[in-house]
Amino acid sequence: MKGIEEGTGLMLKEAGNSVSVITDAYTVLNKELTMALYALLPAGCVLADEEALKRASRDETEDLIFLPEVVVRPETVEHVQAVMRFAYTHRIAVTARGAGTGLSGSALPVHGGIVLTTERLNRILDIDLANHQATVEPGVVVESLQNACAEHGLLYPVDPASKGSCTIGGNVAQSSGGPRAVKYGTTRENVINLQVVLANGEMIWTGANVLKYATGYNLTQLMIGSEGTLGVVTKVVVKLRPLPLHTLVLLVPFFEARQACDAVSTLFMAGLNPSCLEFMERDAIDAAIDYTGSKMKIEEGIKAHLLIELDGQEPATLEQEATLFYEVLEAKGYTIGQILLGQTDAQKAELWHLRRQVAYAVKHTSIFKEEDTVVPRAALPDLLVGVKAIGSRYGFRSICYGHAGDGNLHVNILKGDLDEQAWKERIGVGIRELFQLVVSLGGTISGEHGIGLVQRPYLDIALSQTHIGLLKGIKTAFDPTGILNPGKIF
Ligand code: LAC
Ligand code: ZN
Repeated sequence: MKGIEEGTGLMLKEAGNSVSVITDAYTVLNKELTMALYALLPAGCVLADEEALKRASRDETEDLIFLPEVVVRPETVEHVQAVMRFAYTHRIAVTARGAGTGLSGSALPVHGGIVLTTERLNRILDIDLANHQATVEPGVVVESLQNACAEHGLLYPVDPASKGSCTIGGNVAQSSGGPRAVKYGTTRENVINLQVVLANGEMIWTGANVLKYATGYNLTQLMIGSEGTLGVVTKVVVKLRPLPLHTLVLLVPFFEARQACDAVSTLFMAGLNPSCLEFMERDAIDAAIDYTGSKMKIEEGIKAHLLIELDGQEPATLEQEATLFYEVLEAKGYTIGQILLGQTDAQKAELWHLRRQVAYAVKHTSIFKEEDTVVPRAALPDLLVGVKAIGSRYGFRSICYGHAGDGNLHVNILKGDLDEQAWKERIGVGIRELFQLVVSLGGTISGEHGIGLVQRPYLDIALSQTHIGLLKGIKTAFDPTGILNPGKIF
């Protein structure tokens, strides 16, 4: 890669190869400090070769690249403590990183320094069958935890699209969600306790391994979604539930996208409780079909789909519930096409594969900006109409999809044929307008991807100065010298 230099917290933007340098007050790891860091940890735990630095320099957010000066791969909590004590003493920036699947630039070391990856902290320490809890290290891949729990008839429900690669620590940092959040909650609702190494290397547990907690401020919840700016999570205790034995998946095509959005609150008002309720615009499913080489055919004139999953212990109950779904949709007079019912494992897997690939498929088609809007679910139709109106005003094409049951709409704004100059001039104003709309509908600017680096310029739309002031006060209490993932959120 052209233009990489070591040791300065360089920012390299691939698009157009423009390179700008962020100068800052953090200590650069010179040779002496790097050697001291090598001496602190066992062989293989500290890397400074170009390959390792490049791997840690990006995530799945657009085309941003920031090089760290060194990568550390601790194997124990004591290693993490040693790194933090070292960074605290020398005022070196530390950015914790899971699998790098984030979508807000949160794991990017914008001030260089140390990237602390959790790849070697990847053990499932305990599955406590008597209490329906699991204790894991942050580098455990979410799907591995789910599989391990399923062997005991238990469910860890949080399932981001990237569940096969993202880690539980990354999910804690971002408060990740995914399709099943509509029934089971996001990471927030499923984590009960955290072991955290603080900026100065001290270690705390944020709560206790209990299902109720009224013992002072809730530091567990504070830590979730804090994007590595308050501490480094070294153990996560999650709650588990009985594994539903059966699922049923329906793909419902709508001739009007607005009606698909409207159907979401209608279904809940009828008393239904799906385990997933996802929305995909026609262009989203088309892109996924192309990208995955699926043979699925979508009827002419269809503008959007709802992908609905029901789960439970009895197939007969699920079938009754599915019938109720049809009845509710019919009674409302929505114009829908042929409903596809996924019954076999292969059919269900194909439908979910398409849904999980949408983000990758859409990004494959154009330069893009992905937004993670969320509104009260009844406001979804207004959000969709507003997104399209803003798009027409600025000349952007947009593709929307997401977790409709949560009112969480991912809006992919595509550059398409727009020329470079117009894209650069309009994208920021367009996003600002989109977020203003979201807030005016009672929503907020991120539901599950976080603020990180790329949403930071828009935080003032969602939060008042008083609110931001309180957040900054919390940051200072936890991280007085500002070494933990600097440059994020505010
Ligand atoms: C999804 C990711 C992008 O829902 O959040 O596919
Ligand atoms: Zn999502």
